[in-house]
Amino acid sequence: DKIVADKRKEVDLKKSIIPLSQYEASALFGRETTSLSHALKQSETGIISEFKRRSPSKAIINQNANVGQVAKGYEKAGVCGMSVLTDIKYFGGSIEDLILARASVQLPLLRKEFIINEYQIIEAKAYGADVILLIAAVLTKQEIKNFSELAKSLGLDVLLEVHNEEELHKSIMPSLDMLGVNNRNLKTFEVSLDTSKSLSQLIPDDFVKVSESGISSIKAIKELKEYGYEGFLIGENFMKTDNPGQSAID
Ligand code: IGP
Repeated sequence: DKIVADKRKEVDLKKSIIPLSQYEASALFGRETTSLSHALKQSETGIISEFKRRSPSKAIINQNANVGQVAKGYEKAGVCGMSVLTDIKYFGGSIEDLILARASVQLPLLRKEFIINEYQIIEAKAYGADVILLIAAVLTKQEIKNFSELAKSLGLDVLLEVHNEEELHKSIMPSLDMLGVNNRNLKTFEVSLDTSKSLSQLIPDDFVKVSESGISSIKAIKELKEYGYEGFLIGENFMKTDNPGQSAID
């Protein structure tokens, strides 16, 4: 679809400007990462809070938020990890947001991006990410395998996102750490926690299960825990307030 086509153009352009060797020589590239999947297994809350300025489904959420401040607020609130949107065109994020978050906190950081090329994985590592997201809907089985193996070789955790049974079946492989079920349909933007509930029993126990999107209450988290979820990716509910870190405590 459109987002992926735009992303291919963006990555091609970037490749022509910044060679991979530059990323591989950068200071953060050799950094020892922190595992989000381990953090989730040890946590009681399991919250992964997201930095999201806007989205195609909701337009502006918190366009001018200060990523460093929000990251510190999330860390203080005791979340397990933080997701940073780096897509500019549809989410108003940037790779700079990831750099600034990295400079501000020790939390495991997830680069939230439409990854369609190995280049973006090397880039994620060079900019301080600990985890990458792979979206089954936009990748072939072979790509999922290649990309996740590359990520593992760099010490990055992999969160693989699915929205239906078919995507789940094509994706189960040992190079993934976490399986995320997106409650939002990326085509219709409809959100239903039932998606997480119905797919949960199909996810093998050796993956950490993460429920993504549309989570806005402790009650929802408690329910999802009963279905075996250990991670909860929450963006808008925190970002729509003036103080996202404080709302992560509340
Ligand atoms: C967060 P929410 O409803 O709490 O803001 O959702 C996160 O799950 C959502 O931003 C997301 C996303 C994605 C964004 C999930 N998968 C893939 C971009 C691309």
